[in-house]
Amino acid sequence: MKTRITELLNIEYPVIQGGMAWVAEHNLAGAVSKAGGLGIIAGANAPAEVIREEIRMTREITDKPFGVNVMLLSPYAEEVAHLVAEEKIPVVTTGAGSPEKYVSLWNEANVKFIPVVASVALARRMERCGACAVVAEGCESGGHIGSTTTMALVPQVADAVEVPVIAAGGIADGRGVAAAFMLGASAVQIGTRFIVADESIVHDNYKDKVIKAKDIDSEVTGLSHGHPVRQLRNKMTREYLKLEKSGSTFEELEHLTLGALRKAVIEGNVDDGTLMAGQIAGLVKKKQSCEEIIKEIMGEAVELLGSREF
Ligand code: TUI
Repeated sequence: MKTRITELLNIEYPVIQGGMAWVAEHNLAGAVSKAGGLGIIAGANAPAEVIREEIRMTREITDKPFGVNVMLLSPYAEEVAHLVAEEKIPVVTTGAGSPEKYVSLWNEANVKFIPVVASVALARRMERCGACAVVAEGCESGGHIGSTTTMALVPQVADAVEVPVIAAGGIADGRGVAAAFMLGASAVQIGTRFIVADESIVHDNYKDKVIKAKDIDSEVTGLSHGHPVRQLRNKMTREYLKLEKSGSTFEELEHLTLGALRKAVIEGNVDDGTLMAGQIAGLVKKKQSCEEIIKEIMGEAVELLGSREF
């Protein structure tokens, strides 16, 4: 399927994999790109040297385009931003902030810059400073979120900017892709369904939690200190929300989540770990390869959308 985004990024399918911290490493990113989507390596909170190695290993899996996500709250954001330019990565996405100060660096290195935005205002600002597309991410998503739903955000962003829009949040099958395209998107970003992919290194305990999740099983922590994070409900979220209600400080809360994503992804500790996942987890019912996931989703979408251009 050809869209403005497949043309822009030189990929076969308009499917971008979310830059999920700890989850989106070379095995997943390489498999998604190899299958014709755009795989993304998560910069997360990792130093540039770790990401340099991830880039090298992704290049061993595929010679197709892939991207790196720069998580702007990371203490290493600056060095990862420079690494992306140095390595001439085709695409960089950003999250959890505004990447304005890196834009000239990426433009000079011919790196396509696609910020993830959660508001129309940021989408407009990003277009003005040279973004070649934006990811409009609704609050159904897992991880750090804004406050507007995908259904409301995508058409408003699509009306506000000229650059193509990639929809994210609550999309895990062909119906979601078709709906996103009807709202004005030219591609989708998918996270939760790729957590359970065969190539994903996520511990089976975490994958099983995603597969067993129902529609109402996610919870948003961190609203009180301005960094809301959506994740599956567990012992940790119960404790966190109790502390948050009782007025605990940011430092006390942070102590509870220190290293918690690693605990979930690597150790499979589903009680004390952070099980980031979107509200669409209830729709994710099986483990498949990235190729099967992309082909199944796009087969369904094409059937629904016909041959219209997006
Ligand atoms: O960034 C994400 N998702 C993430 S980052 C992450 S790591 C983390 N863990 C705990 C706390 C915080 C981060 C896990 N998941 N998605 C993209 C995204 N960006 N969602 C929302 C935003 C966003 C929010 C506010 C972007 C910009 C912004 O304000 C910038 C401004 O200057 O207006």
